[in-house]
Amino acid sequence: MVKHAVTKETSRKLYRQLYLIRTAENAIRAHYGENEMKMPMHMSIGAEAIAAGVCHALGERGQVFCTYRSHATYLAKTEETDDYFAELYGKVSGIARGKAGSMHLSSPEHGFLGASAIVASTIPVAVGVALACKRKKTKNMAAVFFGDGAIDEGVFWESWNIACLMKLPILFICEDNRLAVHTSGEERHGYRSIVNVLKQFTGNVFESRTTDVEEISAITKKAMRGYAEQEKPAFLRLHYYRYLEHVGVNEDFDQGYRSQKEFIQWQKRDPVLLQRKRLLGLGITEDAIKKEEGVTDKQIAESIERAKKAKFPDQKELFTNVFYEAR
Ligand SMILES: Cc1ncc(C[n+]2csc(CCOP(=O)(O)OP(=O)(O)O)c2C)c(N)n1
Ligand SMILES: [Mg+2]
Repeated sequence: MVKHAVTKETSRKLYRQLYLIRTAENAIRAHYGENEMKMPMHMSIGAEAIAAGVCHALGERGQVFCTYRSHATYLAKTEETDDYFAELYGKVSGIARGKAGSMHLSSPEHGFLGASAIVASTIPVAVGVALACKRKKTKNMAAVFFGDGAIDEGVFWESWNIACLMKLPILFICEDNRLAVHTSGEERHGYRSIVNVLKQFTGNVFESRTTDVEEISAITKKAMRGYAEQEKPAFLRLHYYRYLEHVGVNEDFDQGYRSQKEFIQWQKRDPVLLQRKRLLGLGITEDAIKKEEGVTDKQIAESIERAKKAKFPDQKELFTNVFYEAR
């Protein structure tokens, strides 16, 4: 664990976010079997520090895009769970009136501009937002989260190229769990190191295997400084371990494509427990931590209760806000 120049209150805030994400994910796991959340779930457990660390560094200036695996980033950006759970339950009080579900979360008012189930599809859109930020001189910064599988799409390369060429304010956040579904990077790539390949472009490239949220925040700030001082966009390869199956709420160590040994090694550096340890080291008592955890537990339980009781959308909702009619 490294020491960073953040206040105790920031360390606490970051822990609150990590705990919120983990607890909300565990709540989905606990309730999914009831068959009321009728949609595929791509869970974020294991990746919490990336979402919380990057979003913290970006702050309100961050204009974020994600993939179908975006629960953690949505919660880091919004910290709200009422509209979130209502959406997962398909209710009219959800963030998109129950029409988007787990894979298409968004909250533009919080700077979470959108997520998509199509691998790599939000990357060029984020580049467009970065171009708008630059043209309008807003000082905002786009950040696009994507999996290592997205690098296998041509549009990733076009997007990184144009971002470097046009010196756009954007961070490419590669959440690298080394798997695209069950296929490892070694089986997919005709090059040895993505980092070395991307370094041939003019943007900055960073890589880390840390699970420490404050370290991830520090790396992100460094990447942001690279833009502020030299107009260099950045690619951040942030490794993590996906604790659960590709899609669904269960573990899958019996599938034979990865070993539980690896999981146990990563679990020793679990991002949530690591930050909890930091708080204890800062002199925050176990009781004080438990009290704050209790507040989050209550928030989530109440949100789920409300979501269950909420109404389903009317059938006519099927035809509203679905297509944009050009005028
Ligand atoms: C364009 C496109 N091709 C294929 C798929 C099917 N697909 C869904 S998830 C996935 C793997 C993506 O892996 P990665 O980007 O590493 O994300 P992870 O699931 O590991 O977070 C694929 C190929 C898709 N959704 N979109
Ligand atoms: Mg992956």
